[in-house]
Amino acid sequence: MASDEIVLFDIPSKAPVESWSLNPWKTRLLLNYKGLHYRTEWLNYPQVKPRLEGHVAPHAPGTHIAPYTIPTIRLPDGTYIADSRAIADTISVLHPSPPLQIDSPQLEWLMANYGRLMTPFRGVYLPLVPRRLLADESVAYWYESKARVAGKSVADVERDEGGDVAFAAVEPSMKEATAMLKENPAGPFFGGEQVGYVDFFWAAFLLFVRRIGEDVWEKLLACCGGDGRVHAELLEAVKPWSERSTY
Ligand SMILES: N[C@@H](CCC(=O)N[C@@H](CS)C(=O)NCC(=O)O)C(=O)O
Repeated sequence: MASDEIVLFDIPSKAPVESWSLNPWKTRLLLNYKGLHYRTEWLNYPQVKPRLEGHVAPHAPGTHIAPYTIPTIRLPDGTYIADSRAIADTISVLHPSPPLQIDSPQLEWLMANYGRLMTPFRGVYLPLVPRRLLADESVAYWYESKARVAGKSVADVERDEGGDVAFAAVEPSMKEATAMLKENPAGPFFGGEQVGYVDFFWAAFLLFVRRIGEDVWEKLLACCGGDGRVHAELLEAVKPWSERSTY
């Protein structure tokens, strides 16, 4: 391994392999922005624990969806770091240039309100991710683990909470996120002309939605009170750091 090489553990899509998952996108955008030398090690869901166990401390019970999660990175010195936020903090210290502001009121808001968006949105993404995105090796794990968290099968989530029900339920938080993104008229970023980590945090969600399909993307933008374009503009603006998605 080259001495400056970082390893990014990410979850592959079905072939052709590409990054799709929301949380690893936060780290990938950051590594791309910092211009760091890294390679991707793709892990399907059942491989995550066996590969990371022993290298990184498991998350404290109840703090994460699982004891070992993606993204995790391996630094050139062999240290492993899990959790996109912890990775962002470490990378900012190790690689201050180019500068990137991590904390912001908007990031705080998004982190605090994320559940309000993602819980109702599960009616859409829980059934569609295995159908459209996952590699075969991850499919059974997805259905089992998501049913455990939801307390019912993915099929029941789709029946009870899917389609228009889900989009109606995400509308209030999407409108609030839209208003926040519009707040600085200098746009396209939350902070105006200057990109910050909050933009990567939000773009990761948008990239995930767009990757599920243009149909889902269009419906999400339609939940933004007529201002969905600000999210499309944000995705366009982060393109220099989202183009690398396959290696
Ligand atoms: N807060 C964590 C969340 C990480 C997370 O939940 N990752 C998912 C994939 S997007 C995962 O690794 N799941 C493993 C599992 O379900 O077993 C972060 O931002 O890193």
